[in-house]
Amino acid sequence: MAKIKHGYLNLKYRPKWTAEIIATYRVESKLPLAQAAQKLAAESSIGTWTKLSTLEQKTFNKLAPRIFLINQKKKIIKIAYPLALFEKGSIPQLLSSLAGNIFSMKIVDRLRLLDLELPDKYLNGFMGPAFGIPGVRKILNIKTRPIIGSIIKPKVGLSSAEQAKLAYTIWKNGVDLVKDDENLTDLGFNHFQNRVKLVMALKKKVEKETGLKKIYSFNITGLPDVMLKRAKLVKKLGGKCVMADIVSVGLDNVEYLRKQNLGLIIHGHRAGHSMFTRDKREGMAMLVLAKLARLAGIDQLHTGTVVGKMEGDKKEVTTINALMKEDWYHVNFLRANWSKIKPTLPIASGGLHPALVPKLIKILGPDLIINFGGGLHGHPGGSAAGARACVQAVEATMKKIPLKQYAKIHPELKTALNYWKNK
Ligand code: CAP
Ligand code: MG
Repeated sequence: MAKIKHGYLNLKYRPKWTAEIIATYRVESKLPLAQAAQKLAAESSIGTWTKLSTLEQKTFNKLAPRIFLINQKKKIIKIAYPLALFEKGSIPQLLSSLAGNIFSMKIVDRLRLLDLELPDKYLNGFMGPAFGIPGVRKILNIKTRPIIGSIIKPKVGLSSAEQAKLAYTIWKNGVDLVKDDENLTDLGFNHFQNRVKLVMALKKKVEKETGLKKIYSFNITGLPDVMLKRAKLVKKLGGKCVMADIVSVGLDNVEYLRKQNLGLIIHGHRAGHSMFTRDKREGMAMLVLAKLARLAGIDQLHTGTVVGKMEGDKKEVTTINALMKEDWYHVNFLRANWSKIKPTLPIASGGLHPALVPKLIKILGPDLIINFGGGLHGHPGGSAAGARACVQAVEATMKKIPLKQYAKIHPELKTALNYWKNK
């Protein structure tokens, strides 16, 4: 049997940042961390549970990953994997390696993939977003302020005609981007094709009346052939943006859609991500999902609000959205430079209403989409008043005027502040 001289552990090893993928894991195991790390490194690359007669030293030297950091206190390990282990441009293959079998191993009690650092050589195999932050802002002609978005509510239940009419109303009252909710696709009472036709007609009308550009994000979530058909229909009817539920459809389908080069903004909804991102000891960090989404071609991605109804603390969301130095390593994320991959626009959504806007912008900055669902359509004065209140809240914040002061001459904002004062 061929004898392999070296293990995977080498704490003196200096990773080749330009030719290796660095994975950071948090590991809970009954085994000593270094031992568990060796087994994880093997299973995620070239090895298995036993020595192999088929594995030559030559192959090992060329392809074996190196565990170069072990932090006992934080239970963190870092492994450098040679690029030769990875197929160019394939998120599925990357996931099968670094987020695959190792999660099922009995030797680990809990495992979490915290980060993936990908060299330019690997990144170059992907197209990334077609528009990214500058592209989306250019289409809307909005330079620096937050883009004001709204999800039609109820999530599902309105007809295509009602949906289109509502979109028109809130566009007319200052909203920039209107979107379908994550579970509205092609339903008996609201067919996709009909929705696109009716919405597009009213989008044209409102753009003409206001002289402003508007976006509608159509939810094309479905099987790959169906998604493509829907995206092509949106394109044909003059639409600019489609939405995919990235966890439900899979990042491979997002990549596939991006590769069609349809010239459409791809909006990424992350419904379901918490199944594997929420527990801080298990699964995958949202940061990794955000990186992969950007790689796959998502132009604008839901990343959390900190202040709203969804889970996601300040450190996590700001790390994903913006450039930030962690206490012990640098992270890449949506707005930062990342080889030739364009930056992705973060979307704050979930439980937002006008009163939360100053705090939200203070934490996340103005370079984002702020989405209001219930916090717009739940306004006591109806959706038109709700839209005005949301716009007024953003305006006031950007002018650095306290909301209460702005509300004195903006009745819709005043009503919203009173109505949601305890939320
Ligand atoms: C928001 C929303 C979004 C969530 C997604 C919803 O509506 O439409 O899907 O924000 O969460 O259905 O909850 P509301 P995240 O404004 O009425 O809350 O952005 O964190 O992925
Ligand atoms: Mg939703």
